Amino acid sequence: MILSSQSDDSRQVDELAAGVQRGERRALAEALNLLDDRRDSSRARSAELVHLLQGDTLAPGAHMIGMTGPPGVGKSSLGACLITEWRRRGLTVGVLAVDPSSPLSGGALLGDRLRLHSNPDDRGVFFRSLSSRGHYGGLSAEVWPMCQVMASAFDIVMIETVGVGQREIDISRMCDTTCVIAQPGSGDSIQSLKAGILEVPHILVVNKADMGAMATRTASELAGALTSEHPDGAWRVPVLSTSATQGSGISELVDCLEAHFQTLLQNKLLKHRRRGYQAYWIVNRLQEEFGAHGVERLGGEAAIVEQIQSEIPDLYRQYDALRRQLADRSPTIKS
Ligand SMILES: Nc1nc2c(ncn2[C@@H]2O[C@H](COP(=O)(O)OP(=O)(O)OP(=O)(O)O)[C@@H](O)[C@H]2O)c(=O)[nH]1
Ligand SMILES: [Mg+2]
Repeated sequence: MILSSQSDDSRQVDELAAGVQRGERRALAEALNLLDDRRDSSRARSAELVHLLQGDTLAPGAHMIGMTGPPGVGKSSLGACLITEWRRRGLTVGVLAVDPSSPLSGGALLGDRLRLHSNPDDRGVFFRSLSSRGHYGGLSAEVWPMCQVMASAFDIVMIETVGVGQREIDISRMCDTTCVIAQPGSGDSIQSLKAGILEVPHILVVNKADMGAMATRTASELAGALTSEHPDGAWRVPVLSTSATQGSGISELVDCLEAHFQTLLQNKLLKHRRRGYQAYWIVNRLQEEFGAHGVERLGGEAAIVEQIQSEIPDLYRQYDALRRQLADRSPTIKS
């Protein structure tokens, strides 16, 4: 009996994965809920699902794009404009809106605002909100696996999050292209560029270009503060201007996002970087669960990353194998 229920389970996961790949909304919602479910009984199914969707290469076709910036800069408005342009170009879009866990909004505000700007009947766009669940400063662990699911279903996966501290860095270690949006007249982005904190963006956008001279000045100050190349290499960070309310600069931004993706593909950087991000996710989770001490006991961050990158990618199974290694060394840890 146990055998037959196991095979039922894996058949269901097969079907779920196939439904996700066909972009079926019910399958997508179910798959994302499964990843959100931390019960032990769901873990094995999550592992199987991500295994099926990522395959051996961890290179689904989608372009994963991170949009970040200070509160109120226009991320949602600009995101809605981008969606309209992508749809006009025949591309499908999955959106993951990661909200700060605000006790007031219950963490659903950001995604809802974006949704408000979009056509609810369009089957080529899919939204999911996720609260960051008290991971102060950082993105919650579910974001990466959820992106993998979305990447199997859509041409573009856009993650929107308020850029504060660690979260900006986390998003840049998940997305192929990180886009930081700056506010006209605000020195924040320029300060962080100068301090070397803002080495993350591949594209800098000054939104609210309709504010005129102030926006133009901010754009040229940002351009002046940039080092010429992104530390990834092979890419000069451009500063673009947009106005979400007037719809200006949107098509240029979409072109620029695509140009960055093509640069990654041409330089064969995409797969390697995604493997690096997956390793970063695994190390981060181990760190969360077992602390720096646990990571050290496995040989330290660099050694774990190297080991993971040399293996065939298999997100949860690689993570579980490392967890088990720690549990074997310390019988008090539940494997
Ligand atoms: N003038 C002008 N206002 C804009 C533009 N884009 C957005 N806004 C306004 O800025 C305010 C915030 O816009 P949102 O799109 O909600 O900004 P956000 O960055 O998503 O905000 P949070 O999710 O709260 O961090 C709204 O009142 C928008 O109407 C723009 O291009 N020009
Ligand atoms: Mg928003």
